[in-house]
Amino acid sequence: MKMSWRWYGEGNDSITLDHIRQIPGVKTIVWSLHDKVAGEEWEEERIKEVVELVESKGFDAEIVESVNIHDDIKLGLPSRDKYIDIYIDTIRKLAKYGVKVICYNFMPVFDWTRTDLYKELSDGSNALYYEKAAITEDPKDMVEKILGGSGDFTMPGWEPERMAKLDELFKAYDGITEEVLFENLKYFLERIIPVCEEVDVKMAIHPDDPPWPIFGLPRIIRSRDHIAKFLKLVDSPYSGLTLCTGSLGPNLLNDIPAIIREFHDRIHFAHIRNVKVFENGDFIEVSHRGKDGSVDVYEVLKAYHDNGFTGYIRPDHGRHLWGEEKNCRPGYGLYDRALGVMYMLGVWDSLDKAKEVK
Ligand code: DNO
Repeated sequence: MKMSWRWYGEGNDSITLDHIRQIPGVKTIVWSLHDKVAGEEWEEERIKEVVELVESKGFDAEIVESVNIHDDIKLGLPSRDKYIDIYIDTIRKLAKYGVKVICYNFMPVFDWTRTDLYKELSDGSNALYYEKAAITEDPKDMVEKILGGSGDFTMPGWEPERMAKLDELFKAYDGITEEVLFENLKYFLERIIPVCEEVDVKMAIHPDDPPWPIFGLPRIIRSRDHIAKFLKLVDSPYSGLTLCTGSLGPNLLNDIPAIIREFHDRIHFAHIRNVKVFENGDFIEVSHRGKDGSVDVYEVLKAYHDNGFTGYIRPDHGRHLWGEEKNCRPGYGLYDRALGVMYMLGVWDSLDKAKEVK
């Protein structure tokens, strides 16, 4: 297992690489060119600049999260080939600078969705929250909440340029069923995976968050069966998963440790996040500690450990602590994620020791 940390880049994150160096065990920086919109070319100079900066602080830059996918690819429009060519060009450039894994998602229109970015928890901290009843018919209400709440911080997947074209986007997705979305994903993978095999870059799809359809849009990576179907689309180790416990977790029927045990050899990147699911289905993000929420993080880590997991792992969203609220990107403060790293390393080290003793 290799511990990693998502960093939004110089001048675009409240946390610096020097802060991250002081968190024990973090080896890999998870990065992206966050100003790039889906379908835009990534210049080699820009890639080189980030990789060199990250490496100068003693980290490697082996994961990119994300290279976003243009809606025309998800929609299967004739223009998709042009955007897939650009995607392939980016894969080749990233490979040249030592990138090993690209995380991406195939969610129509929206990336992850929440109804409150700063819901107070009983300990006085606050965190991202999803209230089913607050999801109105009109997706624009949610866009306002997310963009309005995030202050000066950009929110990946919620680019104001795309959100401004919401009506158009929704119209384009009219008639796109789960089946069609799977077919369009297959077309994309059939074109890119041979290149990934050639240059040794693994693709890792991120599950849909939350794991159910919203606003009538299809969501195709949200359960064990959806994952099994996805992995067969192009049956190559280069087409794999970002297994996100916080995305699958709000559906209590998802047995995450069992999913890890079944598909571990196709999981390249583990996102660890805990959520507390309420009786009515609403959920809030909590500390990484298993006992604090509905995801048994110990069992999750044990499933990876038992299978000799050598992929990357990162703490995902954390609560906003000690006055961080509004001074950090929502879900991406320093303190709770650093506590998460220590919790995970504690569990992992104990599992290592227990194995030695046997
Ligand atoms: C949320 C993240 C997601 C993830 C994308 C991957 O904080 O886990 O936004 O980066 O879905 O493309």
